[in-house]
Amino acid sequence: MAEYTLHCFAQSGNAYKPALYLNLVGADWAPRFVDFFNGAGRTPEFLAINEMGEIPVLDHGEVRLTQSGVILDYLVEQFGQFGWRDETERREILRWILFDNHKFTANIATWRFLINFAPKPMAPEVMDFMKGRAKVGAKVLAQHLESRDFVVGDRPTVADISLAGYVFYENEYPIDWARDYPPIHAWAERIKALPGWKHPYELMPGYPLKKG
Ligand SMILES: N[C@@H](CCC(=O)N[C@@H](CS)C(=O)NCC(=O)O)C(=O)O
Repeated sequence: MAEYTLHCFAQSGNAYKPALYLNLVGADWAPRFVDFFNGAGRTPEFLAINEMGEIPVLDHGEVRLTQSGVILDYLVEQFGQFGWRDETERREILRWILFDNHKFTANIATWRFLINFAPKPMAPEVMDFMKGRAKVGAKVLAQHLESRDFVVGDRPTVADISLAGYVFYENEYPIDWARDYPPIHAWAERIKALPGWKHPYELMPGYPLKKG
């Protein structure tokens, strides 16, 4: 049995964040597939694992963690990589992870879900609203990255890994990073170049999607 088990599925950019971390540091880890699109996240068994009904969940021995930001924070403590050099940097990383969770990932992920996976099409007003919200988050990140290679400090940290959760699902939402947000495209290419980087569909089970 692997040292770390990540409850995840391929389409989950939130699960990709810890999956990518674990792969980048060469951890002994294994994915445990959650059949999200067939309701596995809503079962009593899964709610006993995470009362929030959310993926990802990380198991490490007796430790069970949810919320990708908390998991990344824990993994930095375990591996000492992609972390902070001092408390000021730790707070700056936390600031970007919170921004990612409520504005960058949250809007892109919801928009992408509605485009690709929603059981029925949403009203155009809803889609326009989601597009606008996604663009607000993207603009903030792009401006921040105009003058720097990574989000905090001069090297990749868990802030980058968190914010990168959904950027590699190209063609699943109508943003072309290279055309629309060149600083985000350049940053994503730098993350892609890290040894151990893999696309979410290569790292986690469940792609292509099978609806049963
Ligand atoms: N802030 C959470 C978000 C987790 C999340 O929303 N996961 C999705 C899958 S990508 C989920 O399980 N959603 C179920 C729901 O919203 O009810 C994190 O970063 O872990």
